[in-house]
Amino acid sequence: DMKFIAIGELMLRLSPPNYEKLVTTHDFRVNYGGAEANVAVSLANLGVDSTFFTVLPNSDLGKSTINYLKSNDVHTKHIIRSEGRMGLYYLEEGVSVRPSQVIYDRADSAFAEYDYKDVDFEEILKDYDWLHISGITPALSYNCRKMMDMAVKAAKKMGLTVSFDPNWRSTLWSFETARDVLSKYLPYVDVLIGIEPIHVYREDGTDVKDGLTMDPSFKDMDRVFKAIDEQYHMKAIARTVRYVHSGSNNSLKAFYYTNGETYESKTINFEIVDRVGGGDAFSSGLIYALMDNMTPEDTVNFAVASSVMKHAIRGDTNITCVDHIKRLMKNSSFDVQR
Ligand code: KDG
Repeated sequence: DMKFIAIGELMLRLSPPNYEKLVTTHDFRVNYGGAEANVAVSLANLGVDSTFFTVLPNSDLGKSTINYLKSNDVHTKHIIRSEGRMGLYYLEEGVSVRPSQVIYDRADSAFAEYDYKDVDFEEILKDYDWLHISGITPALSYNCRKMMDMAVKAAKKMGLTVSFDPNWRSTLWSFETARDVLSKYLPYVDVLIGIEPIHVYREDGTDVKDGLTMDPSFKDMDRVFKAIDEQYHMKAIARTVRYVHSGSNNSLKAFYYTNGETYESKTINFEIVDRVGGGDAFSSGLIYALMDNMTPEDTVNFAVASSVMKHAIRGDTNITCVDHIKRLMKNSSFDVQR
């Protein structure tokens, strides 16, 4: 059985209940978030041997966060406890005409501030088969950027499969800086999950290069994937496409590339309860499918079903099981759109 590890920042997530606004609420719901941790927790729920590496404060908040991971069967033995604060984010959940709002309060967290120079990543990673990282970590601090460099190099040396979600956050850094920094990791990446801002597109649809348009047709995706693969030799590349029809009425599909072929998933229509972590659930689904050696068609459909399932669950993580995802994946109400 494959052993999985993810590296990243874990944050507290505070959200007003019942669609209240931040400026008027008197209560907060407490969850935990952090893109890479979401993947680790979701995979553990699918039965994968999953470990999370991070730095948490030497406080009860740090302790409660470890309890959260443990209660989800995520191994915590490599977590460093240190001085400093816990990262935090506020989520005001949108409804109807009012969009959701995320406010970060994470600057100078224990994770961002830690000096990782004495961490022996080869020693840690040698026991694992798969490393997952995201582009959020190098956006946080110089120390985190150095740490990512160390981690990906060690992972390659120790023969791990490396999956990477660029996860561009416009509130953390500019598109151009993100593209410059994140593209440097690509030579170490085996499985690329999401392509903004790596190459070609901006989320708003403007072309970055190569004259491609944002309407992501199968043909365009195929070209983009092939261009990336030619340069970096990936085991797999995937991205989702979400359409918002009206209000909480959405549909999701994905494109998946492996061995020179692009596969398009079925499209699933669904209603959103909580969309935060939907991308991470796509990652965990994809990683699970790859570990399980599913066919390319099943891989992309399992990943999409995993993401869709998460949108029906409150909180950042996909607390579900393989059977439920497979049931959704096989559901005959899928539309095949082309
Ligand atoms: O993907 C979900 C994340 O956005 C959320 O957990 C918070 O990690 C987070 C971030 O930095 O945006």
